[in-house]
Amino acid sequence: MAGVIKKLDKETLKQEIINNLKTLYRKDVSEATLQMVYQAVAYAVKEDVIDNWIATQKAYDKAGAKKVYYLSMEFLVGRALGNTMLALKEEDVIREAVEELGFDLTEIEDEERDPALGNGGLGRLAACFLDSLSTLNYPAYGCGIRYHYGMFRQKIENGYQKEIPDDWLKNGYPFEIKRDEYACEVKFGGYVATRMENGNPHFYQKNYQSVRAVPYDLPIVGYGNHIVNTLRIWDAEAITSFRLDSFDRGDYQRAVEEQNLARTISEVLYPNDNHYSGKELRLKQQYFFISASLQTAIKKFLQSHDNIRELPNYVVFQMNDTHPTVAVPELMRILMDEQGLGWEEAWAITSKACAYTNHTIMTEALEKWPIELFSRLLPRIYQIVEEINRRFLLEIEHKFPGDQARKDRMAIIHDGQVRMAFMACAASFSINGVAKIHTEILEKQTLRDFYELSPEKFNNKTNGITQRRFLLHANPLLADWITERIGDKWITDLSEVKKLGVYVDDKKSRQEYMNIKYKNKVRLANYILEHNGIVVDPRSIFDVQVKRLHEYKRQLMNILHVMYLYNKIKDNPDMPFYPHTFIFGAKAAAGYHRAKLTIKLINAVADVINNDASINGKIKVVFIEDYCVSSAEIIFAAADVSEQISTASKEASGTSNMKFMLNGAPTLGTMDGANIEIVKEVGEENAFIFGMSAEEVIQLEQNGGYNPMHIFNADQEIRRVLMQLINGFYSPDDPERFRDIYNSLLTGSNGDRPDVYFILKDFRAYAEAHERVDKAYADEENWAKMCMRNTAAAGPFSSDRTIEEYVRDIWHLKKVEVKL
Ligand code: H53
Repeated sequence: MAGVIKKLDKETLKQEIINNLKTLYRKDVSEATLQMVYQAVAYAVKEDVIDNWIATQKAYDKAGAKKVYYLSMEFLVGRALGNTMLALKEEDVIREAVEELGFDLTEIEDEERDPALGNGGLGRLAACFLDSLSTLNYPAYGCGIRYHYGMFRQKIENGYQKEIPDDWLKNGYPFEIKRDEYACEVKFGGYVATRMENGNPHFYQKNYQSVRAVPYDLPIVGYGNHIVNTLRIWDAEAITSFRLDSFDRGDYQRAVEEQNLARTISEVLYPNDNHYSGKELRLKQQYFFISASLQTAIKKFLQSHDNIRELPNYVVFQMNDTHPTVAVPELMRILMDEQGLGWEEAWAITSKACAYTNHTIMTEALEKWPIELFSRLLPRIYQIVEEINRRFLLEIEHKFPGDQARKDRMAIIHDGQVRMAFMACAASFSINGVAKIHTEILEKQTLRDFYELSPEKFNNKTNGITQRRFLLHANPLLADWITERIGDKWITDLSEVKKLGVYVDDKKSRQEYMNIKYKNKVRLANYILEHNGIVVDPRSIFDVQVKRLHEYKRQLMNILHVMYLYNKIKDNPDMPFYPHTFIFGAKAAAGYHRAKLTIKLINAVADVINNDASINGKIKVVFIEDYCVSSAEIIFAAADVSEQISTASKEASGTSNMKFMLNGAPTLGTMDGANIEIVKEVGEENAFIFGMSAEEVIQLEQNGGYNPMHIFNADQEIRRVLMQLINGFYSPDDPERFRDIYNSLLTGSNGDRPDVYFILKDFRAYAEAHERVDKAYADEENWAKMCMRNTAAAGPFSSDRTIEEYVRDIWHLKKVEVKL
């Protein structure tokens, strides 16, 4: 390959691995464990990365290039070793070196703990974006938190989810570098004091507690271009050790509190996806990483510029959801209290430097912090928010004089709460949704008032995924097959895959393509056997739903449908039915009872059906434990059918839908999120669409819902399935076990209306869509065509396309080349 800094040669590499084993562990190859070898290999690869990393940062400095700071509470990066070897195009030589030392590279890769610093879609999107930014030569920083415990590891015990702490740092993480020299202080609590400076009041915090924020840098390696961007994650340390004078002053209590604060702040990721829990520690985490990131960004900027007013020409802060929104008042604070600007000037800069991405319309996900908590924890920041709000209301009054109702609806501080999404909207120069329909709903419903105030701020950026992880790394057989046909340009330009269209009509190509699918199914079947002890037939239809467990995603509808099919087969043992394997993978937030009960239900149904010899294995149900980025890579490649069945309007975009599509699994789904755009690209005849539209759902919600009892009474098959939830059919030891699920569907519970996600309403349409799938699958030749067309139409769903749009419309970055 052209221009690699120093192409690794096999013998040097072997020597490096041997040396690393010696210096890290005092072992020689014959005594080393797999984990030790993994570490030794990772350190060898990292050496190469570092050369590129240094060169990249020098090139950025030289170019004086504008940078995006992608501010996110979550980065679900997945394993680094495999991806890095691919990006450096060094996989082959490393494989050989490792083999000659007597090890298997796949086994070595499996030793890596998956840094799970995120929950689901939002965190994985952030990781895909960083991958694309590096590959497309754009200067970028990811800014996040170095949680000591990431997303919990899931164990299934007796059918129930059990959460095991994810101690991902236990063996040390070879790819990170601690950057102590960039540590800074973040202050909490106390009160705001004023002193006069040059005739103006100067505000400062007194009597506060503080922590020391210490950055760790992770390399984000671009594909074959020597670019290495930085994901900077912040860890908290106690500041007390170098402020021992507090003890001397007898301020013992505060010293102890600061120790505790430091210990807790970066301890653990909140395992809630799409749900706001209002915990004080969470707000601390938010301010902690935002303050540290912004302080450092401003400092870095001022090293090469003397006019802070130039900031928006060189720096843009992208806020990933509302979680990082304290960036707005924090930037104001730095500009006013530390840089000495007045309000107007500070606001002019802030509102040109901040941009906001909304990822959800679910009301329970929207953050609203009680002002009591907010002002106690962040007194100066709260003052600034008050002033932002006061001025914002004046602006509304100016545009809509006398419209008090509108002001109430839009106020940033309202009803004793700070509404973070509104603050983000008021301050940002760009507000984007993550799929066309989602942006439309924001404009017309959720953020309508803001759209009416500033329509020019709104824009859509449909999500995307990186083909480098989800095809090149996850499905090497298909990746090679594609490259043999159309060359390897698709790796950095996914629009190339449309060239595969010509092979759809070639029988031999179809056979090869489906043969690869079969091999990937065998790989997954082996994984399932190893991890679940369940034997599944790779010739059965692999029907897959993997994503966070949430009621709106309707895993419940899926399992109810399996129960329905099982009844049918039991009643008509001779009915024609092609064998199916229904595969689930999902983590539920630790405190989300109904979601956890749904996991139990899936496993209970699996237990009964998988052990019923009378149905001859026609249905198997598998719940894959601990769904995470690494297992996802094996699953997507092996799927026949992609279940994307959220209640229309609820899934902002979805991204697993794109990963399945790229790997050739047709979508069985609702017209929601990016499914709509997927169907438009691939053609409705190559997908299985069913159910209510977003408009119908929203309409019905506004009319107060519907009465599912009518369906229950009229449809005997649905009725029977629901009865099986409460008659002990799947829970003989405790017939009441699934009562809450039954109630949620029929009578409502906890003050909610029944079936708010319209499961029974969509059920028949869903069952009918499944029948269409089965029919289509039976026509082998046509099925192969459908799968291939999905791969060939996946071009627009690369995160490279998404990033180019962010750059063009929002960030205005320039590409930087690294020449060696
Ligand atoms: O973000 C994904 C979307 C998906 C949406 C998800 C998400 C979270 O994972 C967490 C919080 C949140 O507000 C949204 O649910 O539809 O694809 C990336 O945009």
